[in-house]
Amino acid sequence: MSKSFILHPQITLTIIFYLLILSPKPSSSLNITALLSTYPDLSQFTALLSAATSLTADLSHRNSLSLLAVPNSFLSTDPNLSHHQLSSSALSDILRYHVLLQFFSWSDLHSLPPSGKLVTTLFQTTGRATNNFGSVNITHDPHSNQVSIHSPAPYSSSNATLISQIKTLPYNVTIFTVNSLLIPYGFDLMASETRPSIRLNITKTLIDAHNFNIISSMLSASGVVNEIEAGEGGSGITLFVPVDNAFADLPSSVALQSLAAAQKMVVLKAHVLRAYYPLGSLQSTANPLQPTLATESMGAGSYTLNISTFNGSVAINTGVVQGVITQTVFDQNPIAIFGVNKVLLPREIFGKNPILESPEIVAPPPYYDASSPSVIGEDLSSSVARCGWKSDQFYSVPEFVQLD
Ligand SMILES: *[C@@H]1O[C@H](CO)[C@@H](O)[C@H](O)[C@H]1NC(C)=O
Ligand SMILES: *[C@@H]1O[C@H](CO)[C@@H](O)[C@H](O)[C@H]1NC(C)=O
Ligand SMILES: *[C@@H]1O[C@H](CO)[C@@H](O)[C@H](O)[C@H]1NC(C)=O
Ligand SMILES: *[C@@H]1O[C@H](CO)[C@@H](O)[C@H](O)[C@H]1NC(C)=O
Ligand SMILES: *[C@@H]1O[C@H](CO)[C@@H](O)[C@H](O)[C@H]1NC(C)=O
Ligand SMILES: *[C@@H]1O[C@H](CO)[C@@H](O)[C@H](O)[C@H]1NC(C)=O
Ligand SMILES: *[C@@H]1O[C@H](CO)[C@@H](O)[C@H](O)[C@H]1NC(C)=O
Ligand SMILES: CC(=O)N[C@H]1CO[C@H](CO)[C@@H](O)[C@@H]1O
Repeated sequence: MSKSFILHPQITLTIIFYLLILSPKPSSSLNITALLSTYPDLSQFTALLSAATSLTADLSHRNSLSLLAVPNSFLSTDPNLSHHQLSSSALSDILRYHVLLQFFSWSDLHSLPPSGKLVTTLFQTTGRATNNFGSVNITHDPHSNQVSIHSPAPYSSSNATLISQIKTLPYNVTIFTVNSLLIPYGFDLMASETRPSIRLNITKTLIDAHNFNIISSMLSASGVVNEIEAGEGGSGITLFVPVDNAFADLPSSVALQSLAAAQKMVVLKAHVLRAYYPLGSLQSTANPLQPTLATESMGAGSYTLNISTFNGSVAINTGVVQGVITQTVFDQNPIAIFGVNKVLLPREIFGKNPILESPEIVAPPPYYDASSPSVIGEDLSSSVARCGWKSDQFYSVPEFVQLD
């Protein structure tokens, strides 16, 4: 036993404590091929899946999924499979498009509105999808009671209809059958085996995902994005990104605009965990209280996030705000990016008795009238302005205006 262990038991305990809370708890692994193997009608789909070893390895770490399996009768006649000599990597990506990163039951799908719900698939997380074409739009027609799955791309003809639910393990996985293989829009069926390795551009990923333009601008304007991208080489990064509406929904009493640039950086860093946690690890986390990047600069115990599971959803509590993960934007070891429905305001800044240790916090004059009428219907730029991120020292080019 080393001397330092004996001499500094408190330090050692602290290190062990951090190791415990930082290492994702190994979740009991999910063997999708084993689950599928009991259904002879799905034997071809299962065979394709088990040949895609990197995909099945990825699936075994996850436990909040819905799988759209294609029965033999539809798979054997599929023109896209029979007319092309698909490379195994192209086939794996097509199969990834059939893995929804959200748990659904039969009745969940039948409660969806006719206007549909956009659901991220495992394909989107590879970074190889164009725009958000790694998602599917799932719609339910109340008249025919039919559930349809199609690409969010307006001109895509690839679509499938739900046939049945063959197995569900709430809230880990449901296996549904559908009547057609889905092809992501813009997918290159002739793609070669070799692909360049991914160096994630977080700003671009957030812009492509739509709905995250404000946080994307803030992260790049503040330089926090560089710090995150630099950190990804280590233990990884988990980033919680508030949807654009979350900023519009902030009460006017939340004076984000009066914070100094350094303080705004702390708020952004309080949205980032210095470890890669896929959704399944967040759902099964043994130690809910997680330090953030802000904890590192502001001191142990401060700027933590309390992560809990509520009814199959992951809730994130700062002590003053509770947000819920609404979607997976990107997930590929070592980077996970999750959309959340709230700005995760740190208790240390926005709580009843905020810790205002920085002398810089003296509020600059507001850049506009914060008491302006209503934010409903405001465009993004005015929502940003209202949040005060458009300060001279902090913000120059409004990149977020480039919506397509
Ligand atoms: C779901 O996953 C969790 C954690 O991985 C596991 O403990 C639980 O037994 C699983 N539930 C079912 C029904 O398989
Ligand atoms: C999953 O199950 C299949 C079939 O039962 C088996 O061949 C495979 O080795 C299992 N994979 C893992 C990772 O346990
Ligand atoms: C999903 O499909 C429905 C029905 O075609 C459409 O009204 C809706 O706009 C689509 N949603 C998205 C996000 O593509
Ligand atoms: C669904 O796919 C079928 C054939 O694959 C096609 O004929 C049909 O037009 C598609 N429907 C839509 C709404 O794209
Ligand atoms: C990342 O993407 C953004 C938006 O597309 C672009 O402006 C920026 O130059 C990219 N950064 C790098 C390092 O390529
Ligand atoms: C974290 O949140 C859970 C669920 O809301 C709660 O039971 C628990 O006490 C919280 N833990 C801490 C340390 O605040
Ligand atoms: C849990 O979620 C389901 C479907 O999302 C919903 O119907 C149910 O009311 C929720 N239960 C609670 C206790 O919130
Ligand atoms: C990329 C490609 O060839 N997609 C085809 C897949 O099959 C459908 C018909 O089911 C065709 O419409 C697509 O063009």
